[in-house]
Amino acid sequence: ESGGSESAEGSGGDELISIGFSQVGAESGWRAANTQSIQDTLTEENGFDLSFSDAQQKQENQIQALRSYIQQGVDVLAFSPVVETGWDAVLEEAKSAGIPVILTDRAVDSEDDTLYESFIGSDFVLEGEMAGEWAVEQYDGEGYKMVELQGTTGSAPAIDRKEGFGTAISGSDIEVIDSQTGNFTRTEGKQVMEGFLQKYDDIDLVFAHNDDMGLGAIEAIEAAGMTPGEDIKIITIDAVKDGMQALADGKINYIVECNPLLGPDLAEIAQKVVAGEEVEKRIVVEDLAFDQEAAVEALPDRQY
Ligand code: GYE
Repeated sequence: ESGGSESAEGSGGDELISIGFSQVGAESGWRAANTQSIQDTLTEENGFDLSFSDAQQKQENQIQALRSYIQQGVDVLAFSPVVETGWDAVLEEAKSAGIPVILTDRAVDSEDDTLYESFIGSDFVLEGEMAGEWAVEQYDGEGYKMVELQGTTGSAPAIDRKEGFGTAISGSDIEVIDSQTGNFTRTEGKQVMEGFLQKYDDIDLVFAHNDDMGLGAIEAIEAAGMTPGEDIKIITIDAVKDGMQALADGKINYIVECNPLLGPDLAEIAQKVVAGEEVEKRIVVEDLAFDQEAAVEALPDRQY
C-alpha cells in the first residue's frame, strides 16, 4: 500500500488516511456548519490528513480540486457536488487511479453508481414535502399566492426541494405565482424578493429553499414596510441558528431541518472504505421540522 502522507515527522505508528475534500463554497450558514463539522472531525488526532478546498460555488473549481487530489494520490476523495450533472469524466479518472470517492450532502445524477462508494446526506425531496405539507395544513383554502426562492440552479437540493414541495401542494389552492433562484445566499435571496415585491402586490407566502434566502427575503419585506411572518408568511429549510432565531422571533413561520453535521459519518465511511470493508451506498440523514413554538424550545441547545 502506498499511503499518501508525506509528513516527515516521526509519526511512530499508524498511518494517517489522506483525504481530499472539495467543498461547494461558503454560501450559507448551513455550509459554514458543514465545513466546521468536517474540519473538526477529520483531524490528525482521529487519523486523517485532510486537504480541504472551497470551490466558491463553481463546478470547474471542484473538478480542478478533485484532479489535483487525484494527482497527489490521496487515499480517499470526498466532495459535495455543486450541481448534479457533469461528473462522470472526473469520477472515471478517480476510479482509474483506484481512489474511492465518497459523496457528502449533494448527489450526482450519474447512471453509473460504481463511480462512488457511498452518498451521505439528507433526503431533499422529503424535506420539500414536509415543508409543503405544513403549508397545506396551515394555509389551504385561503387562496394564497406564493413565490419560491430556489437554491442554486441544477443543484440536487434545489431540484429536489422544488419537486417535493410542488407535489405536496398540488391538490391545494396555494398558487405559485413566481419562482427564481437566489443561489442559496442571503444577498441574492434579498434581491430576488425585492424584485418580486415590485412586481406583485399580493404575495402571501414565500417558500425559500434555505434559511439564508429566507433571511434575505425578511430584509426585503421589512424594507417594503411589511411584517414578515404576518403580512407575508415564510417557510424555509435548514434550521441553522439565524433561521431558528428568526422563527422564534415570529419572522419565519416554519422550518424543515437539514442536518449539516456530516463529519462523523464521513470519517466512519472513509475508514471503512480504506480498510476494504463494505459500506452502505446511501446513508440518509434524518431531519426534524420546527414551528415557532418548537423553535423557542429548541434554540438554546442548537449546535449549529
Ligand atoms: O440547504 C443550503 C446550502 O446542499 C443541503 O446548501 C445543502 C444546501 C443547504 O447552501 O443552505
